[in-house]
Amino acid sequence: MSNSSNTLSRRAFLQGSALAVGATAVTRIGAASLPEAVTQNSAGTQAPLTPPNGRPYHPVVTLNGWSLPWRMNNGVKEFHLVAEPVVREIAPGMKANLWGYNGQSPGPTIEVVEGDRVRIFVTNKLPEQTSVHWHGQRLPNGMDGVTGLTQPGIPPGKTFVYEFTARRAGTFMYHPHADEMVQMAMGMMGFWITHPKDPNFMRVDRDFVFLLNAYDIDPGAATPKVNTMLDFNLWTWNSRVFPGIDPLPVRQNDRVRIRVGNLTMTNHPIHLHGHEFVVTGTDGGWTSPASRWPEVSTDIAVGQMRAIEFDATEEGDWALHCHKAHHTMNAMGHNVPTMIGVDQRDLAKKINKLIPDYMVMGDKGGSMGEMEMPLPDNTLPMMGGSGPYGSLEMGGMFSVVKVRKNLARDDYRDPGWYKAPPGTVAYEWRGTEQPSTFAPDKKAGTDGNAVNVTRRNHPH
Ligand SMILES: [Cu+2]
Repeated sequence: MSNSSNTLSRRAFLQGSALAVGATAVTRIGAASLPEAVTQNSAGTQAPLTPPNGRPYHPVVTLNGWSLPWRMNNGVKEFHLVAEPVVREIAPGMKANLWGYNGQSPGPTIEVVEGDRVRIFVTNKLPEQTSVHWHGQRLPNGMDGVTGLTQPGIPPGKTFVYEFTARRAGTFMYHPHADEMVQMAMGMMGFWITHPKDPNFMRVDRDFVFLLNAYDIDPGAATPKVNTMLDFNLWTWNSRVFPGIDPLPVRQNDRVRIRVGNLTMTNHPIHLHGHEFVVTGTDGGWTSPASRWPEVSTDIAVGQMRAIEFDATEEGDWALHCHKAHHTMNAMGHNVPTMIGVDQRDLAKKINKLIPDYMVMGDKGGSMGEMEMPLPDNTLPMMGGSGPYGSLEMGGMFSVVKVRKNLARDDYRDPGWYKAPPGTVAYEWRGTEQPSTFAPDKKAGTDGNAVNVTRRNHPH
């Protein structure tokens, strides 16, 4: 961020002829020098951006992301977004050629305060035209970013300026409204938070944000297939899959908000373990307290934003994931037939002589997380995460809310795996096996009395 250009343009403004000073003149001075386009190289979760100027607010934490710094120019917050090809690490071991903003996909989170005047410079470094739609905002029609309807597209190499007042506090997204199917399939999107003017309004201790997105990248490839309509194979949060998605570290008894926006082409029932939450925010703003009910899963439809809140009372490592089982899996194997009950070891051996990479789903039900199989380069195992007790058999849209005592207020580092107190972990039963008792067989019992059938014990 450069304060000198800010000072310079202000001086020029003050020295100008009084006659020339009008709203237009101010805007032109503001646009005369582009704010620095800050770029992020890391896919790691960055520390919250404490506002250096302007109205105070409590910043959010973007999972595997960051917030964009601004410069203040005559009371206007100026941001610079650069639409460009980026290389995004989806998880350690896999990188994707995506399109995004300022070095990453998704783009940086933009944080402003209700009532702020905001000016966003958008430079197009893509090979085709683009635009930015500020999803959910109240703004002048010409700032809505719909190519052909409210503005011409931003041609490659050009910079357009969007300017409006952030009128409503809440959770928003931004994405192109130009060649949408391609540009969103390539990862062009970002989060926008308008904080309430009163920083104590609905104050929480931790405020996490992430976008639901999805890609179709063939095993061994790095560039998404942009014509896929529904059959995506990488289900991501902020263009990351588990185990590449960072955990959400939380201090015990913190009030926690998690804001989720869905820019995939299907709905995602987001499920939290160990706590009940309420939906405190929707697309249209904050929900009234009387309208809230407790739940442990909430479905987030295409194009929607949700803010959920809960008190993190329970210590531990609590799974947070999409409840569609195939959304917690990575690429590979979506078309593998069910082989439960089929012993195919001899068959697989014979096929492997002909096709070395041939893989079969296990006859015990899969356990693909632990299957050792040759993978093409730049390809993640289907369910790759491992935890303190072995394979998690999860990939995709999965992370862990790590509730800990004695975590510092602003500490977002991974505290490691939870060490459960002795005697509180599910354990193997080692007693003497009893005969099983079955329910009465209706055909056998004509008098209505229960008929006990004793199952033969397994020979040990
Ligand atoms: Cu899902």
